Amino acid sequence: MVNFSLEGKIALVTGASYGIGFAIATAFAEAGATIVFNDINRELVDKGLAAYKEKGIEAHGYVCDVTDEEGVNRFIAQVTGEIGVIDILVNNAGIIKRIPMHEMSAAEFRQVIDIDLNGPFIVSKAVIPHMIKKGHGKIINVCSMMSELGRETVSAYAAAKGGLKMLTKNICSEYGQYNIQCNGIGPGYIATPQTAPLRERGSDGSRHPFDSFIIAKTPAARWGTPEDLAGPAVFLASEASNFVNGHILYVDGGILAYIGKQP
Ligand code: NAP
Ligand code: GCO
Ligand code: CA
Repeated sequence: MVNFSLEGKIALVTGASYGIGFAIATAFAEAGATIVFNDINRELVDKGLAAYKEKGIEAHGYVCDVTDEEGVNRFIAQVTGEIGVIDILVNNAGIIKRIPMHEMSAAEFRQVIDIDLNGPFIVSKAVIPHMIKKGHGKIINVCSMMSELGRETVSAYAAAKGGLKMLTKNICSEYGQYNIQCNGIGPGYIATPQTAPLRERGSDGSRHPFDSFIIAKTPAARWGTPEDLAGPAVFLASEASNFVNGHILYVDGGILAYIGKQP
């Protein structure tokens, strides 16, 4: 029988107070996992704990900035001591800055790379030795359409998510021998706070031009929801995917396959 269960597993989802991370962690809990998450400040962590509790999930929340190597090492040691070795890591925490490249400062570019690419490196590096000792592990990196495609104003984000795709393949290559599978999940355009500016309605109720564009570009003719990612994430976190490694599973309603509806 194919095993999609996460019973007895400890899952860390970074930046999972809300949005995609929260939906993935909720699905993991429903599949039997113990949920650990971090966020950038106490207020967000408390908000997340309350939201998990509302769903009947006793999550473990910690304040930790994924770009702070010392802080991450302390965080992972604390979780390992208090709860146990992390079996499943989802590198979800991320930001985007939508600025034309020629107007973007190097500091702004660096900040996106730091959180979206250095962060997954730092957290994965802290968790991998424990996974090696335990004899198994699952690492899921939250990639993006921008791991494959570019567009105006998202140069830093695309560079980070393109790098995250290759970091995924490299972790697969270097640690597959220890029964660690590292895959990416590539959400399409998902309705979360991060994309709210792209969906803002006009004062007359009209759709934001980018909203109309995404509807035309998606065969499913809708934005995704964080819940659309739940099943694919449980699959990648479960033993059902033990021979899937270095793969980016796009959950985009078909955007990457489709030239787009004729205007
Ligand atoms: P979101 O709503 O902005 O949530 C991101 C989470 O990460 C927030 O809780 C955020 O906290 C946290 N975070 C930011 N910087 C952090 C740091 N340095 N350390 C720890 N936590 C940090 O984003 P989302 O839409 O749910 O996206 C989650 C992931 O999916 C991101 O990696 C994003 O790039 C990716 N993604 C999103 C979409 C989409 O359409 N929404 C599509 C493809 C991929 P703050 O609230 O303080 O920022
Ligand atoms: C943007 C969007 C995208 C989505 C997502 C698509 O400005 O183009 O924010 O980057 O967040 O990454 O997969
Ligand atoms: Ca954010």
